[in-house]
Amino acid sequence: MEKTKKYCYGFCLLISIAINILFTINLYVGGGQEISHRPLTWSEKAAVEAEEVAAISCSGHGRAYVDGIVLDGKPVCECHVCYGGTDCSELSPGCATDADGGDPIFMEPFWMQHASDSAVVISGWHRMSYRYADDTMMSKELETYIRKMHSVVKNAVTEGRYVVFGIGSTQLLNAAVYALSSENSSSPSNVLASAPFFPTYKAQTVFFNSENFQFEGDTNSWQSNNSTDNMDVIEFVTSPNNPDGELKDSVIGGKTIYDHAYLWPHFTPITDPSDHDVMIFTLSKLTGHAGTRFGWAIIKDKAIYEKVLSYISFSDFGISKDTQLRVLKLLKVAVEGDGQPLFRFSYRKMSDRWDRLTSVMSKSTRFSIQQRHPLHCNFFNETRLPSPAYAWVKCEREEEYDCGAVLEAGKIIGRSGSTFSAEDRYTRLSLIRSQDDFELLLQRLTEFVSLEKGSIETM
Ligand SMILES: Cc1ncc(COP(=O)(O)O)c(C=O)c1O
Ligand SMILES: *[C@@H]1O[C@H](CO)[C@@H](O)[C@H](O)[C@H]1NC(C)=O
Ligand SMILES: *[C@@H]1O[C@H](CO)[C@@H](O)[C@H](O)[C@H]1NC(C)=O
Ligand SMILES: *[C@@H]1O[C@H](CO)[C@@H](O)[C@H](O)[C@H]1NC(C)=O
Ligand SMILES: CC(=O)N[C@H]1CO[C@H](CO)[C@@H](O)[C@@H]1O
Repeated sequence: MEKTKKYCYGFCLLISIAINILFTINLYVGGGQEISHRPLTWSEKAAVEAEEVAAISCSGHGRAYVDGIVLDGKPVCECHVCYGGTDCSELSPGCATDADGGDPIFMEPFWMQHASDSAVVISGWHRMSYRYADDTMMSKELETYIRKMHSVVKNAVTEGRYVVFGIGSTQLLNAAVYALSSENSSSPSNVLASAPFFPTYKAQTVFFNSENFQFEGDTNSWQSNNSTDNMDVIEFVTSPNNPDGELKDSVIGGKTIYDHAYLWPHFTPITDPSDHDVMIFTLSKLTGHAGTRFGWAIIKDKAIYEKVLSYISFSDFGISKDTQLRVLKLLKVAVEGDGQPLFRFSYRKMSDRWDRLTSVMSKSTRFSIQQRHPLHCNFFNETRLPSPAYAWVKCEREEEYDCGAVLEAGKIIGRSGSTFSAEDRYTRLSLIRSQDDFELLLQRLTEFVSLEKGSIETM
């Protein structure tokens, strides 16, 4: 008892001295700004709250948020997959690694490195109106930065084109189908995509159940069974493609919606700027802010543009001004140094992950991944391999027709081929998740591949 008291006394004295030193430093070095002697301003108060939560370390395996669940007056740590405990320090040994989903958390370290440039403070009275001063629902300044982003990266032609914002590109995909669809309900437009394709195209088109459009599946099988002459077709072209990262072009050659979610230097060499009638982009895969829900469409034709605008107007009366403010701030950082800091970070991250993945997979005869071909990248001015967001894994053994199940037995969760209207012999693994998730994925794959040789029991 005595001992602890003594110990505490000495310890407290030490703390007290340290605090005094800190205050003195703050007084003299901090330019005489005695923040502690006057009430905080509203923005300082917001900043203190944000920084306090950001300072919760979660052992580097999770994150606490201002809007997270609160326990004992503090937001709790939200841990990465396979990590647990109140501070996310406990790794569960036999845990299945998650390589499913499209969450682009790989960009998080970049934003932490640019913390002071990218934070936004939103006042209690920020833009309460439905509209901006010019009576529109879209920020002109944000549109300027979107155009600047494209001109810096040279991935799309925006001169003389219209821009529409949406709640993620997800909303714009259907807005574009609507805008391009037949106005004659007795001959609805046929909506197509080339397998393997992003499942939302089908899910949305079926869900909205319109008289003016219907989902007709894969372009190649459709084309072989229908005469496409005089047929009203709307084709989704995903380039680079999700799941396999291929650069794609239209198969049918009619009305097209180019989904360019992944057309950024981290995932693909940037060749000629895309120059199509309807092109859709998303912040989610550019800066990694999927949670912000922001996308945009670049549209050539005025009538199509107006139909997309009216779709957005009918469904949401424009998109959140808070979101637009945040996106503006993020894009200002993204275009700094002509995009070099952002894309050098993101490309290095992706190419490093691909190097490590291919080195493991090259030792396997049981699994293969998609072939990659070098192209000249106009953004980096060098010839390089693509570094797609996903690995499209094929199980090569005849009997292993359900690749997802094979991987799951090895504690790897992917997304099955049939989700993308392909065979289940394929599975998609995400390479854009957190570093923790990637490390675990690589570890599991390495274990799996090492079992292939010199072992009788290969499963
Ligand atoms: C090809 C493709 N398009 C669109 C989206 C939707 O993105 P968001 O709604 O976040 O903009 C995704 C998301 O994974 C995608 O992979
Ligand atoms: C609508 O489509 C039907 C069936 O293809 C066709 O017979 C009809 O002429 C079309 N009507 C108009 C106004 O185009
Ligand atoms: C297309 O038609 C052929 C024969 O006419 C048939 O075997 C095939 O299953 C059809 N394809 C689709 C996608 O329905
Ligand atoms: C691109 O690289 C080549 C060869 O390295 C160089 O000659 C050329 O000037 C570079 N172009 C630009 C636009 O930087
Ligand atoms: C409009 C039309 O004729 N669609 C057909 C095209 O081919 C597919 C596959 O055979 C049929 O299912 C469609 O009905």
